[in-house]
Amino acid sequence: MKFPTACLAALLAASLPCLPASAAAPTAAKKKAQAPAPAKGVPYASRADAMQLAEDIAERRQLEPRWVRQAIGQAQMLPVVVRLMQPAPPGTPKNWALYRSRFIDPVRIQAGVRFWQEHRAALERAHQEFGVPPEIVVGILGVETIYGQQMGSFRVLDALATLAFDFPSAHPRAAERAEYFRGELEQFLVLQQRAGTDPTRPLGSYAGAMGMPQFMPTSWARWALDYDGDGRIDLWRSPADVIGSVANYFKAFGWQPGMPTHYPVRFDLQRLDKEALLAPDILPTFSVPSFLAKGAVLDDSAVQHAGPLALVELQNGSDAPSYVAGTENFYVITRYNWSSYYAMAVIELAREVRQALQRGGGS
Ligand SMILES: [Ca+2]
Repeated sequence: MKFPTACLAALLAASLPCLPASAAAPTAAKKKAQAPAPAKGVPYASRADAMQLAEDIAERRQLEPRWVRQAIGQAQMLPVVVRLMQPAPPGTPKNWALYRSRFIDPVRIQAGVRFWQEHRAALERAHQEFGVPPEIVVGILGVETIYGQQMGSFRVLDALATLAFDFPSAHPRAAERAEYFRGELEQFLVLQQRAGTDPTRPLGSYAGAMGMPQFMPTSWARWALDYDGDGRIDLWRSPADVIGSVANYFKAFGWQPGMPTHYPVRFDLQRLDKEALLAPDILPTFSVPSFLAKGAVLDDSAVQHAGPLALVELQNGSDAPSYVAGTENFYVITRYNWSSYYAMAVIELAREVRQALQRGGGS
């Protein structure tokens, strides 16, 4: 597993404030109902490199070569996917306030309250079993797909093949990304073959992320669970499977039960060495004493924190940035989607939904 992310938009859009798959493509992937049918390109059956990969996959995975050739051969190159994968122009300012407004709104909060009420038993079971609180699972699913309302309208096969064979060369790490997507395409085919499904059927994001939690195929293979006990894993239609799988993912990446995700932070300008505090980025590195020594000011509860902290900076366009002290659990959320903006949106949506629920389910 090269990039252990469930959902990849952040990783791919290096200079964007990392939109989840459900929102990264406002014209195509975001609104299923409004999305125009993607323009179809030439099927990959005519491409020698695609057919060679089919042979390699068949051999590596001991699959019927004809089935693999036929599957990849049916994939169609989607020019819109290539366009969506282009890196953002350099110097594009990040804007937390704008990003936040896309995900924290009354409609999403209400949908979160309903999801929590309807699936309380599975959320509590996952809390017991994996130590991941319901609100975090609810926050993830709200930001990713509004609880399954926007799961993407691209054929996963087409999206993965396009990114495997025609990744935009303008991207600074095009070769590495293309290799990553060849691996995801391979895993996708293995999953479909095992499940006996037609590989042209599944729909997902323009990056090939699938279902309510937007799992990439390798995440699906490693962390998805049958959590409703019907003998199959369905991350499109089984909320229990989705809840168990997300909690399992978080546990695998080191979620620590009971640890806050972040604390408020202020600065003592006399002592502040912001450059040093920001150097490790979001990786929690500083003990509380060293954090304080470099000019961070923490509330009493944060001063008691035992583990390492990171200074997380969220830019607000031309306005002053926002800062929080991120814990190891904040970092775990960024393993789902590699972005501090994403993590903060998940955390804030989670809190809003919990508060609405506590007020009696209304906003
Ligand atoms: Ca199931």
